[in-house]
Amino acid sequence: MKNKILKILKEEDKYISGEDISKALNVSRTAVWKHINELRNDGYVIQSSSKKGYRFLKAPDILDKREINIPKGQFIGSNIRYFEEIDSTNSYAKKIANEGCAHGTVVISEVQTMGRGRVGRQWQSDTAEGIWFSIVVRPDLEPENIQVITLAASVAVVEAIKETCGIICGIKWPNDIILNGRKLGGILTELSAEPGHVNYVVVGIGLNANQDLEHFDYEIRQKAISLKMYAGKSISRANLLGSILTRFEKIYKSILLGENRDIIDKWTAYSVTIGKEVKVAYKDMEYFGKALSVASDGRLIVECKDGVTREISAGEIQV
Ligand code: BT5
Repeated sequence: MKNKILKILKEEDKYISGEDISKALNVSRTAVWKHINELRNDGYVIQSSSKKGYRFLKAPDILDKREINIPKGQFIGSNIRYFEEIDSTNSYAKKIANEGCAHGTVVISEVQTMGRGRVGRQWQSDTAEGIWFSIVVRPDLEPENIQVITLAASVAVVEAIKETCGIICGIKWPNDIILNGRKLGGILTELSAEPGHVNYVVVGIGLNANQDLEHFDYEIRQKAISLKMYAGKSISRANLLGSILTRFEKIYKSILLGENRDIIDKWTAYSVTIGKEVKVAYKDMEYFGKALSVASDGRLIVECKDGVTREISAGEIQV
């Protein structure tokens, strides 16, 4: 009922009387008043006037599904699990994926207590100023072709930031979202597969949105950035998240149609890696060379100084 009232208030965009709401929903005026107070406790700003009724003014800065705009019929985000705090959205997403959750389920948390990066690294996400979420998909693809999903997610993120904030970011292979030479976000893709068959893929995305520099731990202060630090003002996390989910669905569908080339071309256009001299570190090996391109399966092709051209599937890049 609370959410139905919220919907009416948002759609009306001007004062609507308690009586009109109670008629529309077939509940008492006292019930309407009670639910409006609950919405206020949730952080919604709703004006009231004894003569005119109620008027919606402002939503709280939360990533609750009521605030994320998902077009009708879109499967990514049609099922959202929202938490105020969780250890890691990726860990939870893997758990529910193992239990059979729907394709396209999205797990969102305002705060993570044990956010994870790749190879056991930590991801600082202890504040509700960022966007921390995971998408569960069950693609009909060969396990070795999954890397293109990470590239697709980075393209969706960069395009959504451009659309909702007017800010142009770059992508550093394989998973860093870069702004002004600093790390704005990262993607952690985790896979459950058997030979020749993918059970599910969890695409975990972390983006710094409204943090100030002091929010970041001392160790990453020199290399991290948020959209607010760059733009000088806060951004709407809910709008950005909605746009990422919508764009990701579109790109995801094109992967299933085998249109990887399109995604790779877009990715290359945003890349800060291709065409640059790079150092590739993987396990205890290091290669130096020029990053030439990305293959259709997402591997980075590097023309190394020893004359060998290598296809790199994992590792760290320094540009
Ligand atoms: C990543 O790892 O960049 C992937 C990060 C994915 C985080 C999301 S949040 C939602 C979902 N749930 C999770 O538990 N994880 C995913 P990697 O490339 O390994 O980068 C990790 C490194 O980035 C750390 O070692 C730090 O140096 C740096 N770092 C940590 N937190 C950061 C932050 N908030 N902003 C910028 N850099 C950060």
